[in-house]
Amino acid sequence: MAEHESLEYGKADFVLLDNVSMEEFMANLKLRFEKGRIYSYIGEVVVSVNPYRAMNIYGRDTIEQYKGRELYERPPHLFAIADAAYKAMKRRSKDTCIVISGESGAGKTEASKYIMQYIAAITNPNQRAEVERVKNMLLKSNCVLEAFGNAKTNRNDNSSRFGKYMDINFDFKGDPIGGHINNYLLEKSRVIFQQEGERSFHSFYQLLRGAPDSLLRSLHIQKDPKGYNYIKVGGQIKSCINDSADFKAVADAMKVIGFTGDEIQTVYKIVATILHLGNLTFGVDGDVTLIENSKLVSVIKDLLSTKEENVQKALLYRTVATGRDIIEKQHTEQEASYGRDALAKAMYERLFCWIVGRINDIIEVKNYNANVHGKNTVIGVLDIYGFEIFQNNSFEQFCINYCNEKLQQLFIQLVLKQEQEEYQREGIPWKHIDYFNNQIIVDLVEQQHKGIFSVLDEACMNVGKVTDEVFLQGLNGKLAKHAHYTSRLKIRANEVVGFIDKNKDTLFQDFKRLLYNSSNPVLKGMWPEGKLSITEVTKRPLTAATLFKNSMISLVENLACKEPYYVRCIKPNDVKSPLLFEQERCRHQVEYLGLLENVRVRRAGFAYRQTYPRFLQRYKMISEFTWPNHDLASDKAAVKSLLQVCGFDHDVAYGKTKVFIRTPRTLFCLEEQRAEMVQRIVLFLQKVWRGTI
Ligand code: AD9
Ligand code: MG
Repeated sequence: MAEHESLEYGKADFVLLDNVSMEEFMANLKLRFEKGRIYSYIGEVVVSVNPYRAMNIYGRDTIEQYKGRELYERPPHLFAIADAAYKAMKRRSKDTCIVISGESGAGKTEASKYIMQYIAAITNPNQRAEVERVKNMLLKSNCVLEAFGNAKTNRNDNSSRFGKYMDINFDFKGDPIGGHINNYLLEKSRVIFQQEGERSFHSFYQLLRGAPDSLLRSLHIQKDPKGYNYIKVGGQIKSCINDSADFKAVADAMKVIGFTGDEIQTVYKIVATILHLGNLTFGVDGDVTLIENSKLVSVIKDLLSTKEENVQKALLYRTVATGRDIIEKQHTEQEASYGRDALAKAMYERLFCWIVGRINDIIEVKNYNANVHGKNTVIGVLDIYGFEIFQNNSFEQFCINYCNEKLQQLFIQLVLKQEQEEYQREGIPWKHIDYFNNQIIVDLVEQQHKGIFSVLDEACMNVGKVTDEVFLQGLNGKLAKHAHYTSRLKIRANEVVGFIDKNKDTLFQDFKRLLYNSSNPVLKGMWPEGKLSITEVTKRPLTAATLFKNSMISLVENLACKEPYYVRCIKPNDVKSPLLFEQERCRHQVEYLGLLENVRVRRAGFAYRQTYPRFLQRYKMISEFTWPNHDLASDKAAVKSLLQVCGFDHDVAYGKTKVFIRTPRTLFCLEEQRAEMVQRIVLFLQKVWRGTI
């Protein structure tokens, strides 16, 4: 429980509320927000409300206040949770992870950056050059990933359009020695289309606004974003972001991380190619499909280091194998446009994954020998795209929201369900606490054969006419009776539009071959599968939904085997105001994040638990009844007598195999007494050895 805070700021830990009710919870949250206290606790979970203004609470002096301190010693802060995760990792050699959740715009990405900055600031006291270099690269990677993976949406000016999980590796001294980033499904449809009021990825505007004239000339790019079809759809060209300054920061970051000059040039060429592709138009002359503005083809072939005729052919024809024959089939105008858009999206997605891969190559821990260096431990930081509902929602929102359900399930598993199950198992008197278990929603989406993803995959596998309507009918057929399924057939059928296409995610092999055959080795390296000829491409690739589902399942498995720390972010209003606490909006979030249930479980629960033998092993020197050995009937009886003597009996419960301690303070006192006794015993033994006793 956090101390050092006056009550005028409300209760720093929701566990201390007089009554656990929604009204009290909300009143406390609001009071704290209005007093500029954006962080609170529920036990060890941080609740954060986006302040929408610069806060003077992340500086060096604040960092010093949290360094090495226990969670409840200082007012709630992200730094305290980062320190707790760090301490657990360092003291107990545990892999830990920090899971940051909350809806779009709630402050997850900002939180993840502050956490990383904190970890960077408190490590490497000896200023080892190699560690400093690693830290710098880890921090700079954020800037590059945000440029290529974030965009302005109607919910957030800097919205993450990909999921990110970053492992930071530490050596036995507790200093960062490397890292690894996993990225999840980039919303690549944004490359060709944005909703009203939104932008494409920052990288496009950064190039246009920030690149030096000579670079723009070499890319045949003009400065005005309105000149490019792909990035003007949303109509939001400007934003409060400084694209020009960001261009320079990203270029600098790529250099610092270790991208070569050729690699950086290729990145710009790909971004420029995509802009040009968006301006390509097709027409028909008789039964021939043609490119209307063929000058652009010449520009594109230069940027891609390939031949003009190859670009032209890939855009207008596809190679198909019919039996033993291989023929060149001409696209219709519509197919050609589809192919062009698919190419643009695929190039951008591949570029993004390549950037992540390059960063990983560079920051990955190399030559680590556990025998020499001790155990290599990890802190993982998860920052995903938050739950979102727009005017129009598509496959991407479906995946993003499924991902959020999956993480909520993990939270339930770890925080609510497991706690309660353990108390029951141990026979601790326990009043069951009700919560909505969203497993049923997760199943609805991902279950084998019956889930929405399976129905989608089945629809995509159909031979003959495969349409979004067929998919919708499949859903209605299989799921009509499901308690949490509402058919979009009646409400807004257009929400399934594009699901089939996006799930199949087809890119004609001809494009892959085109890029593989580029004489630019960096570009070529991004498209290894272009090596295959049409007859070698037989296997149906996994669908986007299946890939995403599998990656989510492995993410959750990975998180589940680490010691988790949680940050639950809340968005106070929809207008980015630092003053407005919209009661209803916030209440809704508190509800679906299950925070009230979290408080209830925590209050009824115990901060610390340990098996009787291990507890004795650590604390037996505190009491004469247990030191050096006890003669009581059981370890349980011995622990009981020890805690009674110390006067902590009121704060504990005795389970079948474990002792449970309610408040951290008790543990703190036990630790102090232990330290004192150890000291005395050492002095005593020294005297014995010296023969003075
Ligand atoms: V999304 O799911 O990626 O769309 P996030 O990541 O939850 O979303 P983000 O961290 O990007 O939200 O925060 C949105 C904006 O809120 C930021 O751009 C800041 O302007 C603002 N913000 C968030 N946290 C803080 C903070 N601790 N201090 C000041 C903040 N401003
Ligand atoms: Mg984000």
